[in-house]
This record gives sequence, structure tokens and C-alpha cells, in this order.
Amino acid sequence: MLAREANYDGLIGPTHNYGGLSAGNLASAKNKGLIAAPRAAALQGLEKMKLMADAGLVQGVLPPQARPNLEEIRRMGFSGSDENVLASAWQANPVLVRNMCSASSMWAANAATVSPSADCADGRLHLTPANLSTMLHRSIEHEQTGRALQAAFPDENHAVVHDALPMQSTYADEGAANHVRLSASQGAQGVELFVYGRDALSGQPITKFPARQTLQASHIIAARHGLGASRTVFAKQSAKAIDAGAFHNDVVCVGTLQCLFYHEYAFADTGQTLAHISTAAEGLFEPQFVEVSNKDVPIKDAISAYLFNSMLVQMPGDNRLTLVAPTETHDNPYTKAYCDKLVASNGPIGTVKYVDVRQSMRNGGGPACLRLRVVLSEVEQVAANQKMLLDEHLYAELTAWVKKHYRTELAPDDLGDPALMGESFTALDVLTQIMGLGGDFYPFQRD
Ligand code: SUG
Repeated sequence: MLAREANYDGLIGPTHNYGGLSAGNLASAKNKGLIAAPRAAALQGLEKMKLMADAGLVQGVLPPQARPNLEEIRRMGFSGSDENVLASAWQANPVLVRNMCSASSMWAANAATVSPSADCADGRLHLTPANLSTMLHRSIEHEQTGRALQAAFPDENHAVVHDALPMQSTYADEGAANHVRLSASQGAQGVELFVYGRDALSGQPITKFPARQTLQASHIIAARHGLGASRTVFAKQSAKAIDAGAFHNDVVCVGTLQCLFYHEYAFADTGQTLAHISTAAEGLFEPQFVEVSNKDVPIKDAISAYLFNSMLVQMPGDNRLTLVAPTETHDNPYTKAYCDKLVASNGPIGTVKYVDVRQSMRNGGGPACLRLRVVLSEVEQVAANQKMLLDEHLYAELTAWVKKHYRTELAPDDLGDPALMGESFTALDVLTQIMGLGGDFYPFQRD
């Protein structure tokens, strides 16, 4: 079956800021309180999307979520008009409001876990929105994410959008950031690798920083998607990686087609993980493992420069893969030297392109965090919502929309400003028209 990998990027929302909300995410902690630049952030994201679309890849757009999340704030006991709810919550508990204002849905790699139809028993594409239950500001995303994914893949004959897993720590799930699919070609049956940070039922010691993905969540998703047991691998992330700041596996590992590119410290038991992948791939393809030693790139540098949070893609017409890395990877001597060596070798990765997503990077979100990969067969691509796919026209409209509606600067204390809420909701209302999402896509449109 012919299929292509589409990248659906989270469009960066008007409340992008540095709240210091994610324990264990070193960039988020370090940059807490900085003045953010929402307009520049959104334009950087759009620029990356355009680069991919211009290269001939299928590029989708997931709309930002409405923030502040007034429904959640009301659930906490604040009432009255929207302005009153925001003002009274801000006065009582600004930290709560900061959590309810995060633009974190931009990191679409955490939106859902996606299994292409070639891997699923019923021959349909399966998507499970991540409950993101570990972090308060992210735990409020999954419902609207489900709505966005339904809008993107509306035909039930081709796609199933599940509910998120229950909101309980045993089922903590962070989506595709802890999931890798390898295959001979995008349309062929593949091997799905689920990487978990903790087995919630084992009673084993926990890590210093939160391990956000559980084995139990990964098991349930694989079962729901109807994946073949012999083609599915569950691997434990190393505690060393988590405690060094790899709050998701995609901070130390990325893979596509036959290639798995990872840091020496990514997995708790690398030998066993690779052996399981090789066994699962038998008869389908020969995996190519590209391991980066801690000597070549110390884990600290791998994480600060986000070498592995790059997109690994097959550009049309190329034999070897391209790594789309953040400029921080270029600026770090270890990761830059490694990339130069990678390209000069005759391994599976032949090109490294650097993109500027610095605004997102300061919150720990690299090029790979900003996109959700969805492998689509030809019919599935036709059945997908075409208005959510980026072309020249949509790019021009979105760029103009950002320039018109977004602030150039935003400090964490601006989040209590009712004017910001008004501007954001107005912008998102216009966005639903641009992207054809209907007049009831956002909660504030349904009031
Ligand atoms: O969940 N940062 C995000 C970054 C997500 C990156 N995604 C992947 N690796 N796939 C997180 O930690 C910081 C928000 C703040 O502090 O304002 C934040 O949520």
C-alpha cells in the first residue's frame, strides 16, 4: 500500500509564555519568568511547517487551544462573567491561572499516539489523545485535542479517534513522544516501539524527576489500536535519562523507516531493546541502529542542544534520511561535530538541516515536539480534512493572522489581563473561519 508520513504541527497560540510549569524539563525551569514573544514563536513554527511543505512533505496544522481555559477555572469554584472568573482566580491563585493559560498544546508530539492503518487489526488509522495527566497545565488538553483530531480525520471508515485514558497516574500517557514506528516503507506493516518511564504496578523505586509514561498506558493503547503482539515492543526508558532531563523519550531518541537514532543512555537495557526490535522486525525489514555514545555527545549536551528532538524524515527523491534539528544543535560543539560526522559517514542519515524554533525550545520543545506524525495511505489522505493541510494560501493566511492578532511580548504576569483573553478568543474565532472549523469548535463559541 502506498502511504506517506504527514506532519501535523501545533500552531503556537497567543498566550505562549515561560511559566516554569514542567518539573523535570530543564529548559522550562531555567527560563521561567522570561519575557516571551508569542508572535515570533508562532511565525517560527509556521516557517518550519512551510519548509517541510515546500520540500514536498504533507504538512498539517492543529489549531491552538483556547486559553485561559475558563471551563477549568470555573470548575475550581470561580463564577460570574468571563472577566470576573479570570480576575478573581488571578487574585486568589495566579499559579493556577498560569497553568490554565499555557499554550502547551503547541507540542503536538504529545497530542496523541498514532498507529497507521497498516499496523492495526481493523485496517483503520487509530489515534489516542494523550491524557497528559502528570502536569496540571497539560492535563487540560486532551478533550480539545480529540476535537481537533476528529476535525482532521472525520471519516470513521478510515480513522478512529479514541478517548484519552483515565486520569489516574497508573495510566499516565504522553502520546507519540514516547512512541516510535519503524517499517520497510511507510505503507508496510511496521514495528511499534512504546517507551515507558515507569511500571506503575511494580512498586519499583521512582525517579527524581517525574516519569511521565507508564507501561500500563502503553499496553492499553497497543490493545485499543489492535496492534499485533509480535510486532510491538515495550521498552523501559533509563532512569539516568529521565533524571538528566529527558522527560520524554523523544529527547534522547528518534526513528523512522528502518532507522533508530538514539543516545547510549536512552534505554534502561539497550541490548534487550534492540534485540526485541530485531525480533519484531523479522520478515519485514532489517533495523538500522545508530547509537550515539556518551563520549561523543554527553547526555547533558544531547539534552540541552536537543540533538534527538529532531525530525527524522525521508525527503522526496533522497536515498538517505534528513535530520531536521534545532539551531541549538548547530551551536553546541559536541552535537555539531557529531552531525558533521553523521553526514560524512555512509550511514542512513545523509543530511542535517537546522531550523530556528528558539521560542519553543526555551520551554523544552524542539522541532520534533512541535509535530504529530500521521502516516496516511492515499485514500486516508483524501479522506482527511484538506482545510487543515498547509499550502501556500493557508500559510499566507495564517502568517497574516498571527501578525494581526498576536502580541510581540508577553510576561507571565500579563496572563491575568482580561484584554489578553479577549484578544486571544477573537483571534481563535477568526482562525475557525480561516481553517473551516465551524462556529462551535472552541468552548467560548458555544456559550
Ligand atoms: O510537556 N513544556 C513541554 C514541552 C513538551 C515537549 N514535547 C516533547 N518532548 N515531545 C512539557 O514539558 C513548559 C511550559 C512552561 O513551563 O510554561 C512545557 O509544558
